[in-house]
Amino acid sequence: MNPHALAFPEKFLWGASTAAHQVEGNNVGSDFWQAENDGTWSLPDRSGDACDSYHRWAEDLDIVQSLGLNAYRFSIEWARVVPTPGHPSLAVLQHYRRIIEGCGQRGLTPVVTLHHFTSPAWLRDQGGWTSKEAIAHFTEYVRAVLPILDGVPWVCTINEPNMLAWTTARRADRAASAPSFVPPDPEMTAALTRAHTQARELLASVPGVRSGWTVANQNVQDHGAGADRTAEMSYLIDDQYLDVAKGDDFVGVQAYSRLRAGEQGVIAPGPADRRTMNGWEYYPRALEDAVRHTAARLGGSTPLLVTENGIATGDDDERIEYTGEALTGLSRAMSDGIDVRGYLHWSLLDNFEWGSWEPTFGLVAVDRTTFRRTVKPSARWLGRLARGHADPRAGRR
Ligand code: IFM
Repeated sequence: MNPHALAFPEKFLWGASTAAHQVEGNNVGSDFWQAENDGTWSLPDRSGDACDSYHRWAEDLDIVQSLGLNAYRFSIEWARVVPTPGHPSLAVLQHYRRIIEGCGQRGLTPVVTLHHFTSPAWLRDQGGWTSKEAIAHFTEYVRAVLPILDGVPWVCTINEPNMLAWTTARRADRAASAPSFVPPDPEMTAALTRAHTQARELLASVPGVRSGWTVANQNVQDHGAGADRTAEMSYLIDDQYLDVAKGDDFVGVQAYSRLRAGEQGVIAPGPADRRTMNGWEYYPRALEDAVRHTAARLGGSTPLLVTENGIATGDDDERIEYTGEALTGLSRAMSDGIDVRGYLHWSLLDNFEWGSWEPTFGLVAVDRTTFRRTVKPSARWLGRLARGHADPRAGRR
């Protein structure tokens, strides 16, 4: 325990997270790469070489280890493992197996995500997640990955299904603009739920694997919408996905800010609100709220793992301030008996934020030309905390 007896148990996981498309570079077979490059979406930046982590993963793991953290979350890229339907690449599988073993060699617990937003471009060409064969293709991919998951205790099937389905609905409904509320796409939600359930069935055959999915908790709060509408919005954006997790081995909690439900729909953060680099309201209580909400919804029987939490900021002191407040709230929730197994900060690296290099979420800066990594003070602070030498409350300004 750390000196101030915050409620972090001995075996708590302390780590940092990344995702393949955001850090690996040249993920050329993926749908996102295709959309970035064929002009489908007009995004300010392309992922390009990203952080070159496909080649520099060992250096990334060394950094995590040197900080004193004990866990690393990363994702396996479906588009690389199955570049052509029916023909998984053994060499790519061996690449990811080396990362898993590399974690073990450094005393890091691997937390592996099977799908973090990107799918193969060939699936997009077939109509994406809601196409007829999508679930069969996904299970084929999961089957191919099973042999390399030996020794991986935590497997996230699908990252933020609620955001995937929400983004799909918002793209389709271009006319809708804030402050309206566009609910997540129901067909996409149904497809992702089936994919998750079938993946979990397959993962059950690997001894020691605990599987679950991760939900981007939006912390819907009543700011004039009324209790019924707030509950409805919360159901649509969060709770229907949490309900799927009932009975799973764990659920991943991801939280950054909150969603204020007003009379007209979503109240966007305004000039009077303190905001982060990507425009979200600065709201470090998000983590505590999300953890309490998730535990209440799931009835306390499913362990929680914080698979993402962090802040986009160019001011590293602000990262410490935000994270310190978030962890203090997490500790409060855990003192009340909520079963949380670990905290994985988003993100290890300043990485490709889905169309832009600008919002920097990283504990570690990455030079865009040389790929040189520079560890920020917040990373050392989190490492000290992990080793029990710091109090998150000391992060406050
Ligand atoms: O970068 C993303 C990540 O891929 C999913 N969760 C939210 C992060 C910050 O936007």
